[in-house]
Amino acid sequence: MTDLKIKSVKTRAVNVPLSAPHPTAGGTVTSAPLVLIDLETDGGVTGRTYLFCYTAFALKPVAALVQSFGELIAGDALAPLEIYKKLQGRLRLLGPQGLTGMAAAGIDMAAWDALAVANGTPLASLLGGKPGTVAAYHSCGMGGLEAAAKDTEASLKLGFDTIKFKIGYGDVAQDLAVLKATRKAGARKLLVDYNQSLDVTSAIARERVLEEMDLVWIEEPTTADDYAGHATIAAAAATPIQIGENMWGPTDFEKAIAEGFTDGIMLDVMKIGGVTGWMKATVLAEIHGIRVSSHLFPEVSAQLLSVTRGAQLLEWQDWVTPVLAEPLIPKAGIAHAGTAPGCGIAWNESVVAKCLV
Ligand code: SMN
Ligand code: MG
Repeated sequence: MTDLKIKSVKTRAVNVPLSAPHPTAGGTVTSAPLVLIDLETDGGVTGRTYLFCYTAFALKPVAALVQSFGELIAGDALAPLEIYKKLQGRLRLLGPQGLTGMAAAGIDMAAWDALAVANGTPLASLLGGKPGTVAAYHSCGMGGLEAAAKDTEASLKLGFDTIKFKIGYGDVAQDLAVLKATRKAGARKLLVDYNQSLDVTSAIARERVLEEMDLVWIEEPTTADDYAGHATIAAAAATPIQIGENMWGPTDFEKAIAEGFTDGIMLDVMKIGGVTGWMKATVLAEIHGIRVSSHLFPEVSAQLLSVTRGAQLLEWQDWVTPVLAEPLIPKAGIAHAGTAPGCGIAWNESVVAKCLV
């Protein structure tokens, strides 16, 4: 089925409570504010995806933008690359970052999902590969010593042997103490995330101290778009440095490479520009031999990591699980990309109804 046309795009804003607040050095996440998207075609096929809005006050404007884009593409062919080109063209003067970029990515992800569903294949197969497996890690917050031990035990119980903790406490001695507590509680492979809280000089100094922990990576030690700063930290560090969740489109990644950053990246499928943006960014990653991990969005990320050369790790937490009928849940620390058509996104309508904004 390749002659489908876009009929309409429906959005619903939901605010999903988290099982526990998620503190980071950049602020505490207390809920998952999501815009759910249903892109309907004239052939009865629906493409589905969601956008993660970080904060509830972004829900309504993002939903309204998705709605407007839906009106702009009504009647167009279900051809995601054409739709991407059209929306990027319309954003030339306004700019494709921030809320506009999120909304455009939502349309892109839903269009790719619809096309895969129309063809009866998982997204990975539509892209020329097949749904595979990728190691996953459990993402935990910054709740101090006690929470670190508890979160470790909970993560191990869920089958993860790789765990990420948000750090950036008052001094590096506290960072180290928390990491030692997680090791004592049984954590084996550890990642840390500073959520942009350090300057370049103190990031280099803290990394030196943390080297004894043999970390898998240190994420966003300094301001996200300071690519030269991250390249400087990476050059001085024995630990791999990880950035990427705040790259707005493949051109941001291109800028990071131009500034000399070639350690690992974790792409956020929404901020990088949807499935289309991911595919463009990962061409760059492959050319430059850069490992690729994912940020949030486990269902679609598992499909995309299945077709990504140098795929390293999938980030997982249970934030969106309640609104999904078939959420991706890693088994023994391994994420299996879904084999249902599309990305396997369907709504758990009774939970959605309770969380509607
Ligand atoms: C993160 C993601 C979502 C909300 C807050 C923080 C984070 C991560 O930086 O890497 O998980
Ligand atoms: Mg992060």
